[in-house]
Amino acid sequence: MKRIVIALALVLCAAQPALADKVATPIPIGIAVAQTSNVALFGQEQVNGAKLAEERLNAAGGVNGTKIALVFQDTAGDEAGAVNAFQNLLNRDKVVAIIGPTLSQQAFAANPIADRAKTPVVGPSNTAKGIPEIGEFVGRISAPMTQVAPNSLKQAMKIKPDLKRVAVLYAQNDAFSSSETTTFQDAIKELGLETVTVQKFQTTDTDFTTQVTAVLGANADLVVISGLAADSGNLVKQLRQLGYKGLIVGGNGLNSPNMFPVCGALCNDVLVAQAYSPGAVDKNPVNKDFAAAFEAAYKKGPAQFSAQAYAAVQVVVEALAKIEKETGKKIADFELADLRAALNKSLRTGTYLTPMGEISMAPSGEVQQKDFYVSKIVMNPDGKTGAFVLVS
Ligand code: LEU
Repeated sequence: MKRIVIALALVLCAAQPALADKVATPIPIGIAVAQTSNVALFGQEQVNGAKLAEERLNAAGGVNGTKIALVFQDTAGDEAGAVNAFQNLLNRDKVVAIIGPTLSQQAFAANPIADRAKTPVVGPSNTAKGIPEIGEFVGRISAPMTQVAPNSLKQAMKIKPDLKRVAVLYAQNDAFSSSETTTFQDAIKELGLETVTVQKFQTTDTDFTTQVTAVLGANADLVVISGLAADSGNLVKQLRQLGYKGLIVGGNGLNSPNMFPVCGALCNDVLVAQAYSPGAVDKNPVNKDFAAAFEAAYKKGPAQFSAQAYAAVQVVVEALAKIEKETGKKIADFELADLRAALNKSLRTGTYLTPMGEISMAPSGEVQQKDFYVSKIVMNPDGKTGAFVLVS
């Protein structure tokens, strides 16, 4: 028994970074996003954005001449996958920070592990309430839905000024969707609209007959959806197929061109509030530059989740460069634990000019961002591809 306990203790010790661990070069930055599962509809866009950032930032000299190396760990779509990815990145790959995970649902499970390991987490897409509150080492560069979502309702009211009756639908098994729907429901009240029905579904659902029947029965003239990509895409499709003719507002989970093949031509006109728009390049040279580089690399325009993943890598690299500037010491000369702590502080100082415009991170870890957009989906005649066309 005693021997087992000792063996176990040794294994546990080996899993923790030894105190004397130095930061490796190239500087390892963890990317824990969904590369498989349904959530990969978002994760693939994040991988594209992150890889482009790595390539471009290294070409520009990395961190004052020292290159970075992104270490990808697939989280898949659930909490267990995210926990596993985080553990590998922290203990095996000894990353200086983790960018991820894709879903807030995963962040609530995995981020506490990084927080206990005193390693900064930069959320590139978590928009639920309560993410920075997870811990001192948890921050995000994705604006919370409390700031973004109400804009799309205001736009719907502009399009249809006599709008009144709103049906609200949300995925009850997803933390972000359940959080976002409360933001929508509060805004609906504040804007003087009336919620005529609230319908729940699961992110794994494919048949939405019950919910659509309720929407039609309630005579809604606006439907507001909080879900992920595949479920929401099918829901939009079935709403239209069963005869719903009113406006549709989609939340953050509908902010992906990877949803287009799911609802096809029936995605047309869905309104989505966004924290990034490739249409907004005129005021922001960084966005202009990024959008052109993205287009050249991937033969398509960047989606919000690509831009945010790019920005997350950029922010980490700039925060690392700031540490060198302030201490006069190269990153590779730091002990890993010291660097992780310094990076957490550095991330929270100063501003970053990203494709989303100027952003900063408050001491709490919450992002501060100025510009938001509302776009509507316009599908191409092929019924598979389309675009988010900026409306405000
Ligand atoms: N914003 C979502 C969340 O916080 C993720 C996004 C990829 C739809 O879970």
